[in-house]
Amino acid sequence: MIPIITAFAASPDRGQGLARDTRVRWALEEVGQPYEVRLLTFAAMKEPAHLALHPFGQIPTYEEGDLALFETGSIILHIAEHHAGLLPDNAHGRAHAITWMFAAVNTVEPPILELATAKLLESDKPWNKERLPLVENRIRNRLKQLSVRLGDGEWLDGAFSAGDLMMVHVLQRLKPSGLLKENPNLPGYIARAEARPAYKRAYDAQLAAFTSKRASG
Ligand code: GTB
Repeated sequence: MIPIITAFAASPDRGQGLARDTRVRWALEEVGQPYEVRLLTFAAMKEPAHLALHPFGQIPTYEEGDLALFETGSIILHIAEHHAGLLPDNAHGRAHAITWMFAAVNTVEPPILELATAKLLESDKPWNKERLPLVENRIRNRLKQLSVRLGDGEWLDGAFSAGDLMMVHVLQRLKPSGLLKENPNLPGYIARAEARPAYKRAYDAQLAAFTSKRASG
């Protein structure tokens, strides 16, 4: 059964990999599972047909037969549990990889999203200048802790896993901020992940959607 995912017909980054369908494409490429993509306009994402799949009217979603999922954490865990390649074979290793998935979206990503909000949506607020350094310092703190744990390791816990996939995609959003390079092992970690053939295929596929101009809804 070929899964179908949804993605932006028009992403603010013009298909540079930041929208979250990249994570799902990347996971599917890592495990060698072909997939189809339904591109949605912003208006279509808020219509009943899509809201039935995603209560918050967002992308990505994942449909596989009569199973419909939203939330990248859930989708990637589903993919990783049903295919070899993204979770270790042993029970403790799997639990650790899943822990890193949660750490990525629940501990590292929130302050990064706060920074994006502060820069994109709150730049005209009188308190923005004072708030930005506070948010940046929260991120700095998390990056330092992550950097210490990664040390000189290639990946977070043994072989590349769904935990690394999720963490790298979360960190990529910080590239323009300059914060990553304060911990020199983090840019290298991201570069290693981006050099994976599966990542390159996912990135190219998302970009191609923007050059071919297909859209539904
Ligand atoms: N927690 C959810 C998940 O992980 O699946 C979050 C899903 C989400 O935020 N989806 C965004 C969305 O649908 C797209 S990815 N937004 C529309 C809406 O809420 O109405 C966020 C995103 C989009 C674009 C860029 N970019 O271009 O730089 C970066 C990140």
